[in-house]
Amino acid sequence: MNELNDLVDRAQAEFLAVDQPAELENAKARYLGKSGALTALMKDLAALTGDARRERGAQINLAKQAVERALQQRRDALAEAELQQRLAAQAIDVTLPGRGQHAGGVHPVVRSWMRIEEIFRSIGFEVADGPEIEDDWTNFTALNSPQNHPARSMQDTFYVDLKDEHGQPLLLRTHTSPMQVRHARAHAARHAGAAAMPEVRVIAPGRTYRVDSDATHSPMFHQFEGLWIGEDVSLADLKGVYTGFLHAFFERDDITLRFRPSYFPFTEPSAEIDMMFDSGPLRGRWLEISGAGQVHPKVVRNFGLDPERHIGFAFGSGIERLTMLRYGIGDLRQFYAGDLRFLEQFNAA
Ligand code: 2U9
Repeated sequence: MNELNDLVDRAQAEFLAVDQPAELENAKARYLGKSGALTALMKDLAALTGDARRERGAQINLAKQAVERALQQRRDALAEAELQQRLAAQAIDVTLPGRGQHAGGVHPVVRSWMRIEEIFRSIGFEVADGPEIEDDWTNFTALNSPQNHPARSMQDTFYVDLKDEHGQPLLLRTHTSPMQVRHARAHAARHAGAAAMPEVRVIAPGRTYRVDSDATHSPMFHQFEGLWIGEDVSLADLKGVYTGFLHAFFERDDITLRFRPSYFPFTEPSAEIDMMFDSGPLRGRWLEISGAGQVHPKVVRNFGLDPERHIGFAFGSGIERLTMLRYGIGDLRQFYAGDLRFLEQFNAA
């Protein structure tokens, strides 16, 4: 009897010691399997007869039932533990606040871009568009920077592993000027042979690329350029247009401009435009805001126009720079960091 009680105790202890269902089934086999301890005791009954056999058989059966109960209890406990574990892993904390749905906003650079288009459309300029991947001729040569011209090194860029029809690699445009070249050429071709050509009056805003990266330069930045070509367009017109633009963009009239001589391959003469706020925190400081000049005769010829007859000006400004001045932003890299705390300031509800 004691020996059977011990066996039941041992089985129970072994069942409790395992924590994996497969191990539990191995433990079961040691007692109830074909060569298990209880099965062996049953076989031993063959050696007994009569009442002794009946009595022993009943005792073994009781022990077997006890082992089976212990086994079933352990199976249930392990299944329950596994279920709890699975539920905990999949738990959803219904007390957490929802993520909600946020409306997207307009990036401050794009906000300036939209304002610039609106201001120039209001004074009769068209808005050109064009590819960010350009060919060498349209980005450089048409703008009077032929192959091996030193001016090209001022605008190092990223090259694409594809070639144009002249075997030159395609590149990411270094300025928005190629859009103006395409626009002006199409305009000149459309009016070729006509007694008088309507003026080219266009701005070209967009992304541009240079091999440059620090607090004031980014490998990708936004520019907008303006071009006005006619028969009697002068640098005085440039001054009027650009002054009017700055007043509209900054929504104030107390701005002074100055033109400093400079050099660009595509304009001659060329100038840097500086501006100064006459009041406020930046009062009295000259700020570089744009480059400009009279369009070089070779560039006019590349439009398919006669530079003896057609003349005009061009300018180019960085949209990030204008945006930084408008909002008082100190570091260009904030535009591209994707930090919502910064961006949301420009989209107040
Ligand atoms: C054509 C002919 C001439 C556009 C010009 C500049 C001067 C200039 C820079 C200012 C800051 C670019 O963003 S920036 O780095 N641009 O200084 N751009 S004149 O001249 C043109 C454009 C198109 C057909």
